Amino acid sequence: MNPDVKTPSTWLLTGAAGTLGTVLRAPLGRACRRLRLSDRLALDGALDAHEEQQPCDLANRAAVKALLQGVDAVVHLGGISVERPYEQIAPANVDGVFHLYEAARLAGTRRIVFASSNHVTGGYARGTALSPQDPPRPDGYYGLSKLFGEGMARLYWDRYGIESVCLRLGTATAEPPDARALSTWLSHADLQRLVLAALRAPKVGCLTVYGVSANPERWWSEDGWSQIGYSPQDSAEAWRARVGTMDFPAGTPMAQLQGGSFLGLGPFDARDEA
Ligand code: NAI
Ligand code: 15L
Repeated sequence: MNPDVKTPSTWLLTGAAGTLGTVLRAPLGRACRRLRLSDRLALDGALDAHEEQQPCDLANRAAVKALLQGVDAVVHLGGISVERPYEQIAPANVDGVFHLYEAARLAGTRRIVFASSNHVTGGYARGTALSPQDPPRPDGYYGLSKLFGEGMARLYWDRYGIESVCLRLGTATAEPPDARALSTWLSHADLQRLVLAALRAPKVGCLTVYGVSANPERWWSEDGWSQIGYSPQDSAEAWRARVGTMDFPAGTPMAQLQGGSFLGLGPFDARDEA
């Protein structure tokens, strides 16, 4: 049993083998009784005493149903995390999120923290101030799949009372990689604060918030942060001298729109073009 435990809960972390799964594994493990780790493939390395693993392809409905058995809350990171052709996105990010919510309903799971993305609104011009209430403008199939996930969260709250916090994460990297990230960066430490806040807040209903650090140039509002008790501590500003001139070619959609590099991907299938 985890010695730091305060909450008698079993939590599930999907996408546990990925970049952010690796960042979140230890702090989540310290905050719950049992942490079930899942990814498409088995994890490398030993498990801690309070951890268990259950590999699962999110596209497999029966496997996802089994995965949710006994789970009180989920941090759902699993899926395709970049812009790709629709056929590559859909099995994990569309079918998979349906499988997850349906399995949660059957298992009596109380809350899902869903890793949505800023690419739900990546089609807005850089500099545009946005709140979660503004109309979505996905910048590709990936952003669209995250919008679908947010819709699934709404449906399963309204119909079945499963709580969700949809986190429209910005650029969650160890350091800001470029000039765009002076606005979009979410430090790993702030990501950990955000996810734990979303799990621990007493009542969330169905809430969508942007996930970003305290960057002076951020485009996204703090709507919902006080409801879950998230207060970012880091800022991209410290990296301005290093990354401030690292930008996309002027005049391109990548430079003009919030989604950045994702606007440089697609269309993917030249056969559909005249
Ligand atoms: P990642 O690509 O490193 O990790 C995603 C994990 O999902 C991988 O380990 C992969 O094996 C797993 N996965 C993919 N398809 C699967 C399937 N069919 N069944 C089971 N597992 C599958 O991505 P990262 O950076 O760790 O992101 C985690 C989540 O956060 C993703 O959902 C991503 O869309 C979201 N996000 C990440 C941001 C970032 O800056 N890293 C920003 C915004 C959102
Ligand atoms: C995302 O949603 C991606 O998962 C991540 O790889 C980054 O590209 C991030 O958004 C971003 O917008 O910087």
